Amino acid sequence: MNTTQEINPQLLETLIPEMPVINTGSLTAEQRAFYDREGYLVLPSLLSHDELKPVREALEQKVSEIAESLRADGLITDKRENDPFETRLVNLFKKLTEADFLKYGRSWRDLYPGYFHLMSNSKILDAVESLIGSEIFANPVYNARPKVPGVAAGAVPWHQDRSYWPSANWNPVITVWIPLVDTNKVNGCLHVWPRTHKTRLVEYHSETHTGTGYTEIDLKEEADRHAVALPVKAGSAILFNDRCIHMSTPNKSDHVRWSVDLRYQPTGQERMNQYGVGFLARSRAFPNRVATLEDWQAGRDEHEV
Ligand SMILES: O=C(O)CCC(=O)C(=O)O
Repeated sequence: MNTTQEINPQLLETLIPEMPVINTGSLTAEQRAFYDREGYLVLPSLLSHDELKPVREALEQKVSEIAESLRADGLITDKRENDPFETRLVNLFKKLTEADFLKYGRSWRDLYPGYFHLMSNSKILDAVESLIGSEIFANPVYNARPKVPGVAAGAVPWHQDRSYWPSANWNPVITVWIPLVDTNKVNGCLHVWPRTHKTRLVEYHSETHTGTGYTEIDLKEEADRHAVALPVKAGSAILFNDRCIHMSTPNKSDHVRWSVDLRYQPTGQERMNQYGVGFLARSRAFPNRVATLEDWQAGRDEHEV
C-alpha cells in the first residue's frame, strides 16, 4: 500500500470545482480533512443493530419472494424459512446454477420501505451534510447487494461509479456503503485506491468475466498496487465520491456478504431520474418539501406543498 504516492496530474479533474461546504453536519474537522485528502472515510459502527432492522427486513422479504419464485418454478422444494439471514440465500441456491441466481439480478433496487428509511436515516444524512451541505437529494442509484459465495458477479472490478453516468459534467455524487454483516478479506470487503477522488473519469471498458457487464478501469494492475482493504463491521459506513476508484474481492466464505450502497448529491445537480426514483432527503431551506415514503413509492421526488 502506498497512500502517499501522488496521482498522475494528467488524471486530475478539470471540469467543475466542488463548492466548499460550511460544515453543519456531524463529521469532525479531522474526518473531513481525511476524506478530502484520501478520498474515502470509514465511520465505524455508525448504525446499531436496531437501526439496520428495517433494511434487513426488506432484504428478508426479497429473499422470501425469491424462495417462493424458485419453488413455483420447481427448482426447490424447501424454502428454508428457518435459515438465518446470513445463509438462507446461499442454501436456496446451493444446488442451482449461477444463471439461476442472476435471474434475480446481481443487485436489487426495490421500492421497499426499509430502503427509504435507511436512506432517510439522520445519522447518515448528518455525515453527508458535512460533505455536500444541507440540501441533500438521495440519488436514484442505490443497490442492495447479495454477495453470495461462488457467484462471479459478487466481486466488483475496479471502477469509478461515474463510469455508469459518463456524460455527467456535475459532481459530486457521494456513496455511503453499509454492510449488514461484518466484512473482511474472506467474504470480500470493499477496497479503495486512495487519493483518486479528484481524478477525471479514467479509461474503462465493459468486463466480460461475470457475464453482467460491470465497468472496469483499464489501469487494473496499477490499482492492485494501491489497493487498501476496508474490512468493517456491520452497520459501519464507508463514504466516497463517484470518482474514487474502488472494487471488492470474491466472497470465499460460507455466508452472504450483505451490503447496501446509497448515493447522495446536492439538490442543484441533475437528478438522474432515468435510473429510478430519487428523492429530497433533507432540506433546511425547504423542509416541507422533503419526500415521504408515500411520495417515493409513488415516484414523486419531493413532497408537494
Ligand atoms: O459492494 C461491493 O462489493 C461493491 C460496491 C460498489 O462498487 C459501489 O458501491 O459502487
